[in-house]
Amino acid sequence: MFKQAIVKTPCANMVNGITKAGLGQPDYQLALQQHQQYIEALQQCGLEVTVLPADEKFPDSCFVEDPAMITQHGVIITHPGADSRKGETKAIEQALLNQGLDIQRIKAPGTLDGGDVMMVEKHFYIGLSDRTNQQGAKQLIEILEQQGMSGVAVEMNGLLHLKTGLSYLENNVLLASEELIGHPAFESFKVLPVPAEESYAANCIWVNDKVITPLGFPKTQAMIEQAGYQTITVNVSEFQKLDGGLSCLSLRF
Ligand code: CIR
Repeated sequence: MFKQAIVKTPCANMVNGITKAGLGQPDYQLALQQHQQYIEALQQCGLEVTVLPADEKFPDSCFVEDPAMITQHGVIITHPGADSRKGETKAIEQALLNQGLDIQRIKAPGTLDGGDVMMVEKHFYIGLSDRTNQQGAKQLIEILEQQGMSGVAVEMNGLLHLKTGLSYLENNVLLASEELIGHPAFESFKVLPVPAEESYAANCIWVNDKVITPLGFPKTQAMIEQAGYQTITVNVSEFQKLDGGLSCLSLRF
């Protein structure tokens, strides 16, 4: 069960965030409204939400999942793969210092984005992507093993992050987009296959027995509900324009 979440208010400069989506620039005012609805959805799932202030120096800084990870044993500050995002770690580390958790760091030449890391109990799948390299994955696995957990690096193709195409919904259930269906690393899971035309909806979040899903992907939502989950839907269209999804917008612990 999760008790808390950390989010960060989008900055006006988010319109200059990194994107390959080709969906145009986000509407900042709408993004702020959607972000507020996202916070309310987390609260509906019983989480206490800490909201960090916007930081105009970092256009992508609302995607707090990438510069840090929180496990049951502590915090790991990552070393984000995109140059414009490397400086995001400072503010997130500062915010997490107050939690009194052990803090470890991924260091150069290792790079790692939290969006590439999927937690399944005490085991972590680490996607190798343009953002996360072998060295970053190796360092993370070493940290996890020192703390009695484990990790494995997973080869993948064409996705921004591992969790762009995968969401763990607990109970051994994995929501997966086309690119990752049938991937040998995930054979032991019960896979819910996301239809190709709804691939964005492969990024959902399980929060305390509810699943938060993005608005506008009815087939995926129905499939998740048929699998027995109650869903809460949030419109995150303005974050989709920056290749960001539901998981990227918070750290849950
Ligand atoms: C980026 O390209 O880094 C941002 N525009 C989107 C980050 C999305 N984060 C995630 O999937 N964990």
